[in-house]
Amino acid sequence: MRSFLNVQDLGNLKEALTEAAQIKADRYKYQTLGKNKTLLMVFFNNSLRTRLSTQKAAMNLGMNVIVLDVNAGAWKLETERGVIMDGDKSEHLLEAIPVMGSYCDVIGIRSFAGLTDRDYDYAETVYHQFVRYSGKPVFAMETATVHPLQAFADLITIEEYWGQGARSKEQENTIIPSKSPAPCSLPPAPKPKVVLTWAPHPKSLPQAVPNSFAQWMLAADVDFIITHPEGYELDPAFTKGATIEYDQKKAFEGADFIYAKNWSCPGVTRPKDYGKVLHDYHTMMHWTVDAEHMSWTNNARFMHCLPVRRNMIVSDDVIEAPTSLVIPEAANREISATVVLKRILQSL
Ligand code: SN0
Repeated sequence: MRSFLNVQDLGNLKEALTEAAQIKADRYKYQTLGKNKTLLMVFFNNSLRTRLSTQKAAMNLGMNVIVLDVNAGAWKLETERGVIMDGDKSEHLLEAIPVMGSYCDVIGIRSFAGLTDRDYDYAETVYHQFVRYSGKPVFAMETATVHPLQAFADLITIEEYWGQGARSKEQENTIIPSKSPAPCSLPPAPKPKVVLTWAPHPKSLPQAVPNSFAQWMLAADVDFIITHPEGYELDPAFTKGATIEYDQKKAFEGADFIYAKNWSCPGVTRPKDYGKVLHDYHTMMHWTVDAEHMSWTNNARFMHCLPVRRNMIVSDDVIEAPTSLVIPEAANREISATVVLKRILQSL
């Protein structure tokens, strides 16, 4: 694997999930694979989970790790070609990238959407410059439009908890005991109902997390619904085939997993509003996931990628409830990153 942005980059998803379960059972199994190989992680934006989990994943594989926080001591980098560099930016990415590539074997990039120029963001301009000019395999650690390591960890988490008691009683009763005869007599395996819900936030946030979550859920064996206020329609490149339900209560009914996230206007139905918060958040607080919202579901598990703003996105009681998966979900970031780095190392 030379590039990791989309679910398709992993190939067969079932096989990737099986591999994730194997890695989780023995995360040091490939501890010599990365010997004398160096991972460079480049951060243009803040990080907690991505930085720690990806570094840990690299260590599981025996790699060396260098981290560059571009905003904490590096030269300020120009990213656009053709500009006269008479401002505060001292170095161009077009020199910086091959230099970075010369010190490492694999590069991870965190570069959020600027949220002003939709075409620039959705072309994944910065990411593709790294692919083109570094000469090294590159993977996304949240880029302008995607966060695949998060979505992979989310899917691993859903698989784990759907298998372990997240099924409703009714569905449990329909499962035929394992000794039953011909497989053709089995009823179709019940799928979890997974709901991606928009929730309020005071700032403009990227669409990367919901884009990837939608893309991965649509590739997985789940029933998937998205709910958000009008104007927040995500790019169909990521959501084609998903059901969109503008009534949040209807969407939540019978849900097994609630995945909350804020995102700014994706500029699909309202191109001029790309990257904007469409309404004063004080008027949108009825979208905050609280105990009443969860009571509409099938005792759903609550998920969020973190960091989360409590009592904006989710109430204290819902995120602290035993049905909240935010911590196991974050822990699975180490697993998704280990699988991805392992596959990149195997293709070097
Ligand atoms: C980022 C986002 O894409 O929404 C990263 C999520 C993994 N989140 C934020 O920037 C939150 C910032 C805030 O102030 O709440």
